[in-house]
Amino acid sequence: MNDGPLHDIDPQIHDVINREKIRLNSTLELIASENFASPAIMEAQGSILTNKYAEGYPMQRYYGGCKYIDMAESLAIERARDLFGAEHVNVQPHSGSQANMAVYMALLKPGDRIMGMKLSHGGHLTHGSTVNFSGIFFQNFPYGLDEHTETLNMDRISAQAFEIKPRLIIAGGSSYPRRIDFSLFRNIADDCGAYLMADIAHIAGLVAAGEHPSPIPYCDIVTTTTHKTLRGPRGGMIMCRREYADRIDKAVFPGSQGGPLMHVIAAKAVCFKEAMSDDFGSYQRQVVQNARSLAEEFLYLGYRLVSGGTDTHLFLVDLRPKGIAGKDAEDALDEAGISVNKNQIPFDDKGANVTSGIRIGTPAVTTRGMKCTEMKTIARLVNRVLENIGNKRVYAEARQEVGELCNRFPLYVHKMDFTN
Ligand code: DSN
Repeated sequence: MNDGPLHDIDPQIHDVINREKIRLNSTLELIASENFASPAIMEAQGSILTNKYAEGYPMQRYYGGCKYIDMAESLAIERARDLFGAEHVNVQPHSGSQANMAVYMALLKPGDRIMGMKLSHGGHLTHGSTVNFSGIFFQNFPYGLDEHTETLNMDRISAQAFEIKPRLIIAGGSSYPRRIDFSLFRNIADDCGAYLMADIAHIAGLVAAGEHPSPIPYCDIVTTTTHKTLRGPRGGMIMCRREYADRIDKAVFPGSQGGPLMHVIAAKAVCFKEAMSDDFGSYQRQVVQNARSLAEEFLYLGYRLVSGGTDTHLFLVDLRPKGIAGKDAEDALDEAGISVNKNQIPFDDKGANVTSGIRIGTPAVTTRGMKCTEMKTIARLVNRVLENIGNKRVYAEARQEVGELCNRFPLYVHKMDFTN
């Protein structure tokens, strides 16, 4: 084996990583689902644990040599259980989508009825979209948002659930800016005899730190990713009541996955340890405060926000009053070194490739140490670009200011070169 450094073995990939590192350092990351994992998490994720096959679960593997691997997975499970107060945890899902797939395999039969939030109103592909396995194998009866408040209308959801009698109700989404009352979803699920699953991929960090009410007391199953507000390695996880433990574990392996990614599971364990610290609690509070400050500044600058604001780490800007499409805003901001994603707003008349809005989130810039003062600067930079769509000189000026702001909040200063 050639055990030389990456820059000798594969200069092209080494160069790609370095370029991405420079991009991360010199741009403002406002994509609500992105964050920066700590060097310790990346050290575990980049470790020799990638080599091990460990199909099965701790102490019940289909391969020998799993003594140390078992320690890593057991630590991850114990820490996640403590962090969220869950009765049972499966840390093997490779992603949030795989976690959701395993839950549906555990609880449903093909053709069963499910009810999740409409993708175009803030839901997720795996909550029943027709282009996803969840909408192909199951009958989807999505619920939307109230057209006046642009928030969940629990009375309507209740009436719909009573009529449809779904087998599973899914609470949670990927671009819903407001708090979700999981206890009301529990009442609805009980009334119509459905299982209740919460997908907290976006808000898991907030939940862990007590900045959003926890779904654990109310839901049969809770799924999440580990890399968004939770700030861990890219991956998924399922938490459930003890009574579903066996079905969930079997649905993950052998039901829908083979060998677990043990290097990622070890990194998840590190993430959960970090998430138990006081620093993590302060971080999550700042994420929410920053989102609120940024949203207020957008309102002050004359923008319309879906539902009027945010209770979480993200919000949606309706660009229709400004006459700009989400795609054009995303492209222009990209040129100015500001990353956002175009996003449909509720009742959007534009498709998902164009959209009438952009989604903005604060987890990544907060990890860099930015606070409310910087949020005001960011809102003004975004506004300057959006008020001057097509003006390359303005993009360049904004790019320069973005670079200066980023230089004041450097990323990964203690260990810049992860490629060696
Ligand atoms: N793609 C993720 C997001 O950006 O919200 C959801 O899977």
